[in-house]
Amino acid sequence: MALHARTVTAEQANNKPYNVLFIAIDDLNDWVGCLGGNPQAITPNFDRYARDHAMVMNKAYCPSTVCGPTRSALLTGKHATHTGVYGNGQNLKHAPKAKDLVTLPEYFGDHGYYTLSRGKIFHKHGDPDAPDGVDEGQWAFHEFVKAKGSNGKNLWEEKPTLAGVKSGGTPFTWGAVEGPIEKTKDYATCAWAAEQLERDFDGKPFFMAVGLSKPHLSWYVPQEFFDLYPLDEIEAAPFNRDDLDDIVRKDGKPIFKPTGRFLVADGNDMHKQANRAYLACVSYVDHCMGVLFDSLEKSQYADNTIVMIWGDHGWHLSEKMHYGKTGLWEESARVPFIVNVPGVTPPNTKCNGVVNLIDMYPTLIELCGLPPNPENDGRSFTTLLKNPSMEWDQPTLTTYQCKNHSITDGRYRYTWYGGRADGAEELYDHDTDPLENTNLASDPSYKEVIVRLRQHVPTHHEPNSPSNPHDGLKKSKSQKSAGPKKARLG
Ligand SMILES: [Ca+2]
Ligand SMILES: [Ca+2]
Repeated sequence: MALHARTVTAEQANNKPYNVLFIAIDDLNDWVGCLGGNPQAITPNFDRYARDHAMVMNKAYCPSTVCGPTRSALLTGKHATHTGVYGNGQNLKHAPKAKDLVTLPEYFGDHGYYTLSRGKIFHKHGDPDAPDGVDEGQWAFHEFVKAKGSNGKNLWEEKPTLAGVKSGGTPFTWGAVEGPIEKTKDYATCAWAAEQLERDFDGKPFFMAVGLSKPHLSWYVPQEFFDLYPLDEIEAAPFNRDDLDDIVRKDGKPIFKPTGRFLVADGNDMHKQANRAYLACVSYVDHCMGVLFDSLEKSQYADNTIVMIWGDHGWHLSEKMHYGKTGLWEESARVPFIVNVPGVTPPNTKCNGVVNLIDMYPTLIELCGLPPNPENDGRSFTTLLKNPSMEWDQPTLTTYQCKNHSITDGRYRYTWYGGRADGAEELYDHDTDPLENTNLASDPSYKEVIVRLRQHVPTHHEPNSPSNPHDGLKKSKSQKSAGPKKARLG
């Protein structure tokens, strides 16, 4: 075993190794009070936890902007450019360059930890050999509990449509459900996790992964969460109708157009309703997380459990005339990331160092004193956690499909569409343009910035790994023709 820098903390010196509580929240963007992405968001539990215990990583980014590849990258520790897992239709277990990598929970399991999980951590794939025909990463844990729950009946719902427009993907619908909340999926998942904190694990430290399913579409939660947001008080997210005009191919033609979901919301004048439904789901998730936070605070593990809470990618709510993920703009790439390392991170702190979710793997194993994994692409940010105001200027990478990359250094965002549009580029300066309205890529005065950031664009592009033949059995013709790129199962 190679010598490596061990992180010796008060806990470890007292022979109490760290446990890990690893919490994924599906499609949660920065609309969380302590993240500041939307001042209307009502999230008292996240805010309290951050105030009393945690550091908010203010500039955290995902390795990819859709569920499957971002989770595959952060769980294997390897970027899509090295594994070929670029889309939701590709199972890392069928990817020649990913299938033998030791995933993060397995690595903990191999080094003396008891590993357990409930909810979505790995992206789901159809698999006739898996329990219930679904591979959801059961194989990575000693103990895996399938997430379940019931919404009760719908009290009301809205399903906006527009003639001639397909909103695409998961249905763009929302409404209130009867509950009771205790029976809903994410509440049940958090209650399960809260209960685990009252048990012991055969004297071993634990790695517990908990996956929440909201605010992923569709947006159905109990009425009480809609009631937090009176519709006439909602301020919908801002967008500019000419925003996409300056993102062009070499022949000057625009690369993007408003998405189907945007056209549907816009055509029905329902931006406020859609924003409200997402906010209601965020508050529902916050409420469920409150159960887990309460249990952790009271538990015997409160002082020696590392908590990492992360959203798997961002989500647009009309910005860039887009509802959803899959972009390479800040709204898609920035994620909520809240970290508590007892004895290391000061509570009630915001850190502006740029980090990526793919960096969690090397960071967690370093914090827990496990040997480094030479397969990890990310870099440990342990030093940054100890000193959150330090200089930490390494740009980070977000990829969507093969050969489209975005690099941010915390001030500038540079994007290169080598796959989608023959090398078209974007550059935004967040000091002057936090909403990324003005593409500076063709402005000669930014040439040096582009040259600097372009050095971080990967040059190796592993070809697409095979599509999972058992995903999306009911997929549409357009999805079939799009190969592994389109979202399927979840
Ligand atoms: Ca997701
Ligand atoms: Ca623009």
